[in-house]
Amino acid sequence: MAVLNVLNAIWTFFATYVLQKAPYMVGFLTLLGYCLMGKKWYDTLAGTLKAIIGMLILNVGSGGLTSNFRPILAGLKDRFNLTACVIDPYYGQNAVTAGVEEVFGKGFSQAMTLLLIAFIVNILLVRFNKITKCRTLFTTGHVQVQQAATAYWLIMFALPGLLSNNTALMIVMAVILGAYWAVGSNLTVKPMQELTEGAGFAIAHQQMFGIRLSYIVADKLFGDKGGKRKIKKVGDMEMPGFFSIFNENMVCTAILMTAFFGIILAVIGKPYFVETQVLTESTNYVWWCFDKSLNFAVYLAILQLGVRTFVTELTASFQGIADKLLPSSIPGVDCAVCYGFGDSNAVTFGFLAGLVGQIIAIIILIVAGSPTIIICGFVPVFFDNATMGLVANEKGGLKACLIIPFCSGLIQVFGAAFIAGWVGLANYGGYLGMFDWDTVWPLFTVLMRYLGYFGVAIVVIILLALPQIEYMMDPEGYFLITEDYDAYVEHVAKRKK
Ligand code: ASC
Repeated sequence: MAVLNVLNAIWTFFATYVLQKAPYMVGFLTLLGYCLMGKKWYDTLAGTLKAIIGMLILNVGSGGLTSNFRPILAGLKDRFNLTACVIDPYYGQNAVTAGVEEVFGKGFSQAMTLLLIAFIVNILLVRFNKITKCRTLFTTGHVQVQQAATAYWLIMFALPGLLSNNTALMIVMAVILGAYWAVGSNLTVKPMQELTEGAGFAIAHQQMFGIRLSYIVADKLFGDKGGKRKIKKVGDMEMPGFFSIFNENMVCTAILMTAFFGIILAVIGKPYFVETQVLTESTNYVWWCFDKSLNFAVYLAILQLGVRTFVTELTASFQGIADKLLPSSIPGVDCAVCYGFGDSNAVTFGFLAGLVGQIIAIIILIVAGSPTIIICGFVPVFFDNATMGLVANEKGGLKACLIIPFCSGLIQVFGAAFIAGWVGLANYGGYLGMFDWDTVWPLFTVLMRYLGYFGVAIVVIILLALPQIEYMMDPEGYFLITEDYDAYVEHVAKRKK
């Protein structure tokens, strides 16, 4: 009994402080990887610390962006008195917590059990990747919590017949969510390896299908057609005279943000912020806007420093895990990690194009008298569109970097309005709202709601088929791209000839 209690305590500790907290999960994987490689104890210690600290720095950057700019967008909602659903992962999680008992008669804690089982499904799919072709392990705990909560709601809504059978409910959910984690992050392998020239990570976040879609659309519509056309990337733009200041990432971000947030803050007006006690009457509003906008560039810079600190440690040590435990695999990490690669201004352009798309879509919803009005949350509008813009720029240049995130902004709002209104999450004020959850997950929900178990089977088959299709398109290069990127590049060059 005593042994069981101790094991239970260790497990609870691990689940609470490591599994759900990305920096410590990344640290744990680094430690495990270096131990498996038989590294010296002091190198292992140093590497593990760097991985944790780097990830904590990244969190300061992304947390700062989120906490500073979320209230501004949420202010639009309060100021214009819209009863609306905010698309934001944190609002979405709150909405599930607030409503799940009332709507389904189930507690929230089951969503965490779901997370654990789904994670095991992900590990198994990677372990048996000779068969499944899945190469990526999800490591972003906070995102897994948000997704487990939302998937919990969507699947209960789609399959009400399962509510009385807890075990069957958990199995169905865990298989779908675990397969989504393994397959979604696997879809980002190629775009990320190309963007980072083989840094050895994939994205485990909330727009993984979106990343692959941007990659494909940018390549097909805006790409270089196998070298026949020259594409102009954000970083290649030769800008006349004073425009050259935009070539500098920090300067560019600061100027564009001042312009954009200036407009939004002018629309909201100072009295709102005084009322909500963000400012006092005596604060100079214009200077405050300017200061906020400059801070945007600060947090982005911090975020990139964090990435540089931990990426090499995590990916180098993951070799140990790949060699001994999960062959041919790479870690899936937060989307912000790729902001340290490619043209950094593409991050800002992608975000702004997505914001314009979202605002236009919201106006359309209001004018058309939609029963569910969406308010843009900062996390989807920034992290989805910045990531997709970065990938699009790499494949299709500046045009792709603006047009694709713009369309994504429209899709995010319309998709979220449909799904959040339909499943009833809008009544609780929030929805996860990230790209995959406005597109792929609504589709899954429709299939399951109308086709029942048959729909579940279709969803699982679609998911599991994707890595197989990608594998068949290039069986030789498929695992090479994660195992030895230089050899992969040679292999691609040979195939082209
Ligand atoms: C999310 C979420 C965050 C951000 C962060 C980006 O989906 O919940 O806090 O994106 O992960 O770095």
